[in-house]
Amino acid sequence: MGVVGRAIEAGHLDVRTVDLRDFSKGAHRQIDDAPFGGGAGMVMMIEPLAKALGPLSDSIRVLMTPAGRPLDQDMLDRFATIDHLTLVCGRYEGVDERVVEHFIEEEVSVGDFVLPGGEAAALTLIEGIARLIPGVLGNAQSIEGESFRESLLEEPHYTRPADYQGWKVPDILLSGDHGRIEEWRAAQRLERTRQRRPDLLD
Ligand code: JDK
Repeated sequence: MGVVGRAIEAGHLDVRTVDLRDFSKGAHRQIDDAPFGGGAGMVMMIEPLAKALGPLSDSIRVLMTPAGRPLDQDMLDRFATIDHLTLVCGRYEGVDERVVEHFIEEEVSVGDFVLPGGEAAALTLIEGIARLIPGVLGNAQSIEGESFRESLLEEPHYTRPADYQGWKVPDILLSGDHGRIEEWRAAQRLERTRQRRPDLLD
């Protein structure tokens, strides 16, 4: 089982879903409409969202959107301390802006790419939060000393066999010289970060 399932089973986390169509009216249960001012695509209507979100003013209501603040580890740390989060997952082109003005505390983006809706972004947030809840991760997978906390990428990892059909693990890791092994790992972290994420070194 994954971290979310374990967190739920242990009583550390509760995840509930709400179908916005249950807050719409009419046989068609419409939740989207054409944008004022014209243009392509549809916009999520304020009425179902207001009915669903209005009563949840005791929670922090987070809208998933490509126009939100970029998610990072510090934001997850903060969310992990909040008792009740409501994650709002739009579809279509997004939600009527009056929803944001009146019913949303934070707007969050999980990256500079466009998903078809907010659900996968919300799951990213839930998974990122679940592993931070005290007691959810075992000691073996402890969150101490993670790469993003020291702002460098991780070194490459290897396990047995030391030779898989001629593909060998770097000799240094089999040397037993822990001083030189840690030196090698530190150099790998720096080099990978320089190559892949130079922005992290600035
Ligand atoms: C929630 C609907 C799809 C949204 C407009 C955006 C620039 C204009 C399609 N990090 C991240 N990526 N994607 C999301 C996300 C997408 C969502 C919803 C979250 C609700 N969509 C959508 C906006 C547009 N388009 C890019 C040009 C198109 C979160």
